[in-house]
Amino acid sequence: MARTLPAATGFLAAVQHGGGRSAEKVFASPEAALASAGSHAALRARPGELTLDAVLLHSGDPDAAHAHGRGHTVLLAGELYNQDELRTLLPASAQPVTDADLLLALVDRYDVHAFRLLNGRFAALVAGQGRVLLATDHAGSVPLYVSAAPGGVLAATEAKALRTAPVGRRITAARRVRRLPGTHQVPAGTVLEIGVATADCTDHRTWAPSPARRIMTEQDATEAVRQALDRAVRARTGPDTPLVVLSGGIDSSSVAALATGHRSGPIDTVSMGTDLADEFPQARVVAEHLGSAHREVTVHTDDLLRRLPHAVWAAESLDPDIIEYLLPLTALYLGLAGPGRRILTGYGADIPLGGMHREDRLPALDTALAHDMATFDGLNEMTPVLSGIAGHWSTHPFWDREVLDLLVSLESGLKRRHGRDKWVLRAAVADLLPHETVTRPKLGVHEGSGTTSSFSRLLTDAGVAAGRVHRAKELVVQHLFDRVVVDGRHPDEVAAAEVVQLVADALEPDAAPARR
Ligand code: AMP
Ligand code: PCX
Ligand code: MG
Repeated sequence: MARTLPAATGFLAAVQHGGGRSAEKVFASPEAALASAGSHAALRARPGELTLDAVLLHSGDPDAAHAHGRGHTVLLAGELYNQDELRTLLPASAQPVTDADLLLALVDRYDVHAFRLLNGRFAALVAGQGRVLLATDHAGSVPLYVSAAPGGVLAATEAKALRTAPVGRRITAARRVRRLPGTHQVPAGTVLEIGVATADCTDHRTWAPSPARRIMTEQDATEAVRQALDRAVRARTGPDTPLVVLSGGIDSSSVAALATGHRSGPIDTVSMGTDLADEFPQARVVAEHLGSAHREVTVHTDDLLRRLPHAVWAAESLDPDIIEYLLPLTALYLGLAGPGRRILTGYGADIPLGGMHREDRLPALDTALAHDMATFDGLNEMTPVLSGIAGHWSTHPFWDREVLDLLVSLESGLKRRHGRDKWVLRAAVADLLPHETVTRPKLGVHEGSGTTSSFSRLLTDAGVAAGRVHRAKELVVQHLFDRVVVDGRHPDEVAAAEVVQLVADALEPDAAPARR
């Protein structure tokens, strides 16, 4: 039976010289170490002189997530989207079946440079020849963390799994994680090559956003966008009915329309709203047009704000704006009961298309775009753990490597055109959606759900001055991070209201400065 979710969605792993210790001994409690839900399978392998102990987070077929041979062991959390293309690089007589097998064969042929070839959503570990390779996809969309000391390298797809690790050496090529000394995050589009004996690290960059812009006619650009996005959606659609999280905006509606085109029956769609705000009417227009099986989920604002610790726990992000985008989505995913679903989202389209940018001038649009493409790394806004805490797998067609490369590189006059934002996308899917959807101005999920205003209100009600609300949000997120990541507490046991009061009291003009 074809599988809906990737073979593995996360892992923790220890690579050591010689005998090694079981992963259960290396990680205080593997069962509690990952926020993402799923079954755990322990694995031991001996690539050459090394011992690899790992726990794979899986949904039924963990053996499809690891591969062994030619002195290497490969672990893969996530999936590839250009397997057909990659297979053409290998002899017809030795065609790998799983993504992990495919990666093993490519590493044998290209070594670290194999990762330059991949279009996927993954974190990977390769052990062998006395070293460990730790690799992220081009977008770093599956976060990967490492702690390395001479003799042993620990890696995990969630930072909290490394909170009890012995303090590792400084890795200058990687970002340190707040209050977890020696733990680093592997950058987006990067392979870290770490010698196990010495913990010496070399970084190899496998992707970077284009700084150049392409000039295309309207027609060529819209056709290219349509084709690339259609392929990206098809590659992500999977064997079962996909579920699209639908706001009724152009991004998620495009994904829903293209996914519908790849299925014989209706797709599933779901919209989230709160007692304060929703986009239900706009999403319904799209659902009716596409004939999807559509649901509306209303989350009360108090319950939404109570999920703040869960959003930080899942995303391990310290950026308050990002947490504000992810909070309503966290609440939505937690409200989706039942077996693990493959979820498609329109998230991320606004970054290469400058959709968050609400003015007409092209220089400002290009500046915003260059800034967003230079700063996304480490925000973890596309982490699969967000839906993984509810047992689901999310995927983002707009951040498909081919789609992203194309969208980033289009000259900005194709993005802002004829008085519209994201013009090239709107034109590319105009025949698939109602006119009112195609022309609907952008509304962010944080606005459409009332999250920004309800989070602000929570702080001002606690006594934070209006001018300090953003700073207060930043401090709340830091405090939450310290509890659910650094201290390893479960978010059900962390009260957002208490943290808010703590921050509000600390920000009072006469109070001692807030602890940082
Ligand atoms: P945004 O770009 O702010 O519209 O949000 C990013 C993505 O999150 C969208 O493309 C949708 O896939 C999803 N999303 C946003 N708002 C909602 C909502 N109210 N209900 C369901 N999904 C949503
Ligand atoms: N989005 C954006 C992404 C948010 C900005 N992220 C960044 N600059 N790294 C999108 O969907 O593209 C919203 C709500 O809009 C989230
Ligand atoms: Mg969007």
